[in-house]
Amino acid sequence: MMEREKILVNCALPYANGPLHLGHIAGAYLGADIFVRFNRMMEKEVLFISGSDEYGTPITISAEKNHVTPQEIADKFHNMQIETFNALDINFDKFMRTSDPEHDIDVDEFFLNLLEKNYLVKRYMVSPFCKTLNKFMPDRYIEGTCPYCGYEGARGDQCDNCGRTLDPMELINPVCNLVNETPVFRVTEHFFLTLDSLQKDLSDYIDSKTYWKQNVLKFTQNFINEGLHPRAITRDLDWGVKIPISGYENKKIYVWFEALIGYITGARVYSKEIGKPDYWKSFWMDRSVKSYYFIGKDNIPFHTIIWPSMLLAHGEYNLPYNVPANEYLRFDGEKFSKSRGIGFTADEMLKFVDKNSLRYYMASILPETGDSDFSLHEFQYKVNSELVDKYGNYIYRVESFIEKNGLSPHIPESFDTNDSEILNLIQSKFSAYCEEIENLHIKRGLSIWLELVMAANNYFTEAAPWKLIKVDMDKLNEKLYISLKMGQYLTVMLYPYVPSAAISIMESLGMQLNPEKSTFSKILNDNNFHVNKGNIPFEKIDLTNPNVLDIQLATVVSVENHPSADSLYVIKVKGDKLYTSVSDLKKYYSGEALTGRKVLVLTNLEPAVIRGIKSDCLILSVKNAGSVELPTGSGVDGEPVAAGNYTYNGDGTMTYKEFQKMQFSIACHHLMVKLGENQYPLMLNDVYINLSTEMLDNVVIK
Ligand code: B3M
Ligand code: ZN
Repeated sequence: MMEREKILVNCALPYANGPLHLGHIAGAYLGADIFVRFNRMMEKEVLFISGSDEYGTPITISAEKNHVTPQEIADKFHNMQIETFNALDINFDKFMRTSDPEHDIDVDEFFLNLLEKNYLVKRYMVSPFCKTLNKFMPDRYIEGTCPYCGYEGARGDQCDNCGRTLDPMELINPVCNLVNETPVFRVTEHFFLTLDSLQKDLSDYIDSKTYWKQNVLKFTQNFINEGLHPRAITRDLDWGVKIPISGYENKKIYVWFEALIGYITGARVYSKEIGKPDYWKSFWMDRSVKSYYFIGKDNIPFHTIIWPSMLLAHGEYNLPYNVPANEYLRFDGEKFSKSRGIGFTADEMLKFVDKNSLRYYMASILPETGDSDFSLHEFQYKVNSELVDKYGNYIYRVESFIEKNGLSPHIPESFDTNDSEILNLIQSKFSAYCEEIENLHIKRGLSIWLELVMAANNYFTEAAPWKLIKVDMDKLNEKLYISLKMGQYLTVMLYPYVPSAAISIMESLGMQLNPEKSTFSKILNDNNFHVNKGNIPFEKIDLTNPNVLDIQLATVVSVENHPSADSLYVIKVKGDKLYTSVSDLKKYYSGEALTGRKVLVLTNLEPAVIRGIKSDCLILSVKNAGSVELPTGSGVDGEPVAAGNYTYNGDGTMTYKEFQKMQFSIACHHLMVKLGENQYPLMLNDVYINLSTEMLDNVVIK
């Protein structure tokens, strides 16, 4: 048997520090999964690797805020990410984790190899040191005023306002944000990767990448042209991979240096697990094997500068063949961001749409050549009109007709001119589709599929088999055969994008599509259709639920006793406008405690008159061990809070009864929750309060 061509597909290792949001899925993972499925159908032998990036400062910060260990945070999100990928049919061969001791083995080897060749050298640098905590602080723990734009909340690594990368020393009035104290700057010794000595080799490598995406290439060339400098690859940290030489026990390897090596660990561990311990070498060391790295654009320099430099220095492994970095997915014009609570997580979305619909829509808006916009309206439109009405319905029409009439179409002896043309069209669309995906234009592959769907619908309508059945059984057979053939092509072409649905539709044509064994050529050469209709696995989706919640931040402006009900207050709050709430918070809070406070209010309840006073909003409260707490926030009045996975669409009110039935979570980047004496800003990644059915009485804070 001829050896199949091998390709290696690596996908950025997501930080195990929060749920995956749709921006991640569109940025890297979905495109990679489609590409892998496509290549397997093209008879290539693919190794598909990703994993959890479990070190790094954000995880330590989460752990400190939540009073747990970094490993507990990493465990939680590692498992959650595996579940999310499974739920989306994104199937890696190996989803490793950087805290696996196996990873240390690869990192040690890499580190020592580079050290031995003098690509790693010791240098001194100045770092912020917190005297109270008696340790060096990671750059991003230091906050202060940006020297460039004057923004007061700039971090030691970057200013979120003007985007500049910063050195903590540059900040005006720097403070350590853990203990609110001015840090001192001390000299500390670290290992540096001598990027400068690799500049020439790296330039030569990049010069050969004329086929890379323009944005990736330009960015990389500019970066190199500015001159490469040695870069620290160790840090004064507790949480990270140990430095494999003695005397550096208080330092760790910088997360970016070791996480990249995770791609090798993933391949190596997978090989061990399948009982072929050297299998990974055939991907990493055979120079003819192409490797692809699917990443979001913020990871470009690490994959086109740092990683290739590390690999050049090491010498034994293949450099990236292509790094098809995607741009950003936007939601209502803003970048999807888990830390700022913008957009949806994949899990939130999957609560109200099926994975097939989600994959379909996301694939159709992959930000391959520029930022793209996620919109619920477009989502609904595309799924319902393209996937369900045009494709699903086409398959359904053809199969129903055949079943209803007890027919079994088979390959005819000859085709009329019109049909020969149609067969050519199918062929040429299929070739164009393959070419696009091979060239990493994954979104365009799907639009070619859609063109063929349109052609199929027209063909079936024009063929009018319901007329032919009365007059010409041979012609009928020919037309139905071609209709099935088109259905077969369409389904097999849809498979990389929407695998589960395609597999079951294939079954309805009487054919098996096995993700491990099937290939385009095997399936497309099979002409033995056995139609058994079954259910079309698509349903129209409805994303315009009228029961959307308009929850917003508001300030309590006054609290008065209800003139005719002793147990109630009449509370006035200012959100986007002034609202009145007739409330039983009197049991729990004094008027002074409430006045001036920021609360969350639901403002699209049907107004109710309670003992003679009109109440037009509800102040959200959370029961916690006998006391009632008020979720609060620090944003501006009227700032919307995403609720129930829907953003408020500006119309629709609901009754209190309807509201009580709803299950939803709320998200807003300014949310805080007060528990007992302490007020915690809710973890940026965990800004979800699940409000269960009896929302006012039984609310769980996750
Ligand atoms: N964890 C960054 C990110 O999720 C990062 C990628 C590592 S790839 C080796 O944006
Ligand atoms: Zn700035």
